[in-house]
Amino acid sequence: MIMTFRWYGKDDPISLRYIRQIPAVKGIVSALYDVPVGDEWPLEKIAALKKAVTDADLELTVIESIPVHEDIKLGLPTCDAFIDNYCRSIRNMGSLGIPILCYNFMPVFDWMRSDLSFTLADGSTALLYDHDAISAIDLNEGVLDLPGWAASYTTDGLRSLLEAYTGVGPEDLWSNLEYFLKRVVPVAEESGVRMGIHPDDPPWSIFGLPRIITDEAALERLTGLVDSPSNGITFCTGSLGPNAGIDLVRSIGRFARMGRVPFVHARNIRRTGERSFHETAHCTESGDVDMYRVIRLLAEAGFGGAIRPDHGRMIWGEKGRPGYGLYDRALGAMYLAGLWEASVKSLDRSR
Ligand SMILES: [Mn+2]
Repeated sequence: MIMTFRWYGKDDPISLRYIRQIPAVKGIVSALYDVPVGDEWPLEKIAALKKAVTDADLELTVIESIPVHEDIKLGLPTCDAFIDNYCRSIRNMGSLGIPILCYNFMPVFDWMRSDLSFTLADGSTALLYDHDAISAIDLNEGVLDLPGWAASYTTDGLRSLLEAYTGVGPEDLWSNLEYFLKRVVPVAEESGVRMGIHPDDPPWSIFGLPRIITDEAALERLTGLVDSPSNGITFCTGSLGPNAGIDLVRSIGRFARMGRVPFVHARNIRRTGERSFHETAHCTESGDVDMYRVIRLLAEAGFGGAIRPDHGRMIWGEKGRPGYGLYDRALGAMYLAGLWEASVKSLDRSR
């Protein structure tokens, strides 16, 4: 297991020097943020990112994410050129020895929340999702009401994109995903890169858009689309957790034993309704994810991939990118490292 931490590049207020001071953290999860979606990621730019990380005495372990162009998700005739670029980006990262690629296949929006600063009982703040609040938003009036998304789309750009998805159902999205994976997974395998799809967050349809990576059956279907260790899952406990129908612990153990979990996002959530939840501290007692059993099953499966503390709360007066402050994620990393050490050592004793 490689403990990692997400870093948003040179503009991240949390420096690599600070991250290096969190015990147990050895790897960095990052991306290029200035390459237009759909373009090839230039080798020199990835190499420069890797050098910045290596110079800070850390390893660039995961690329999260190379975004998948909407034309690929829509299965438009233009998708082949974008898939070619995607393959070139994978070859480039592979040639630099970066072993894991996280990506997602969510139309238009990836994550979605209705409140980025919900106050918990202890005075800290966390991200919250309320389905009624999201459903009440009229996207025809633009994205101003969408927390975290206002800068991503113009009103017209969003409208035409939503129009393009009219009539695109879950099965269409599955076949477009299959088409994409059949092209890129062999390239990833050749390049020594393990891909892990991030589950949909939240794991249900929003704004009438199809979402397909939502439960255990979907993960099963995904792994069957291309039978390769490079066709895997970024197991995000906080994205699948809001779906009360999923046995998270059984599911992560199963896919990890199959060798299909290159990357884990560890985050806890508290379900507050059928389609509502808020994020919490990482530890088991704070939410509905049994983090001990998640880590224990990974240890039992001999998990050798990367893990990172996913979103943290804002604590101790910290201000910053919602979910991505330093303090609570650092606490999360230490907690996860402790669970991992205890799990591995107790297994060694029982062998
Ligand atoms: Mn995640």
